[in-house]
Amino acid sequence: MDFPAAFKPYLRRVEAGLDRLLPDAATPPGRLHAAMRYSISAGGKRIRPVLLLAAANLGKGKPAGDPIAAAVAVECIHTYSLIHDDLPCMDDDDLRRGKPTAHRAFDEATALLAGDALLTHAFALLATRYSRKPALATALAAELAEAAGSRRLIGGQMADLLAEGEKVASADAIDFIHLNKTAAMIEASLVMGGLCGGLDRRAISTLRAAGRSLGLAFQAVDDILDVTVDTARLGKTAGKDVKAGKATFVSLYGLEKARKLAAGHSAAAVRRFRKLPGGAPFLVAVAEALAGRGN
Ligand code: GRG
Repeated sequence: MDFPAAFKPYLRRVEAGLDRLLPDAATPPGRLHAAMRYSISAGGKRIRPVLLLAAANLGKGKPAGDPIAAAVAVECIHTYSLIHDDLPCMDDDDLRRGKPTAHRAFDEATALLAGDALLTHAFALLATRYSRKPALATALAAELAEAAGSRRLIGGQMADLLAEGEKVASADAIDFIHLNKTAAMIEASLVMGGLCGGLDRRAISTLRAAGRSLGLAFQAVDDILDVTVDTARLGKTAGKDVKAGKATFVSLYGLEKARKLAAGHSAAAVRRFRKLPGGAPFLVAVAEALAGRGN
C-alpha cells in the first residue's frame, strides 16, 4: 500500500472537519477562540482522528453515524492535553508542533482556558452532533470520558509527574503511565470509530486490544525519537525527557531494547488489525509505518 497516499484523504477530511466544527476565531472572546484554533491548527499528525475514521470505514452497510464529529472531538481532547502539558506548571515547554506553545504565543491564562474550552467542546460535539442517535452519543461520550479521565489520560499524566526525578522508575510505573497517558486515547479513537461504523462487539474488542498495542508502540517510538532526533525535525524540544528525569522506555530499558519493544508492540497491533473485517489493510499500514519511524 502507498501509505502516504492512503493517509491523505483521511487527513483532508480531518482538517476540513476541524475547521468546520470549531468555533470561528472571531467568536467573542476572539482571543480565546483564536488560541483554540492556533493550537489545533499548529500541524499535528492527526493520528487519532485518522484512526477513528479508518475504524469507522470497516463497518459494512449503513454506518451508525457520521464519524467526523467524533474524530474532531478526539483531536480537541488531544490538543487540550498538549496545551496543558506544555504549561509552566507541567513540562514548561516553548515549542509544540514546530511552533511556540500556546502560553508562549498568547499567555498562560489564555492557554489554560483554551485547553479547558477544547475539552468542553469535545463533549458538546458528541452531545449535539449525535443527538438523533442517543445510544451512539452516550456510548461515544462514555468511551471518551473514560479515556480522558482521572483513571486514564489525566491519571497517566499525574503518575508521569510523580515519577519525574525518581532515580529508577519501575517497569510497572512505566506501564501504567504509557497505557494511560498514551494508549488510552489511541484505544478510544479506534473504539469510537468502530461504534460509528456499527461494528459488532467482537470487532470493537479487537480494536481496543489493537489500540493498546499501537499505543504502547507509539510511546516507545516517541521515547526513542526524543533521544535520536533533533528539535527541528521533532517539532518539540528534543532530549527533554532525559533532562527532566522522565520515566521512559529508553531510560528504563536502553535504546536497543526500546526499539525491540516498539517493534514487538507494533507487530501485536498488526496481528490484531488483521483479524478485523476485511483485514483492515489501512490500519495495518499505520502500525507498520509507526514501527518504521522508530528505526
Ligand atoms: C495534561 C491531562 C494532561 C495530559 C497530558 C499529551 C500528554 C498528556 C503529554 C504530552 C507528552 C507525551 C509524550 C504524551 C504521550 C502521548 C504523545 C506521544 C503525545 C504526542 O502525540 P502526537 O505525537 O502529537 O500524536 P501531534 O502533535 O502529532 O498531535
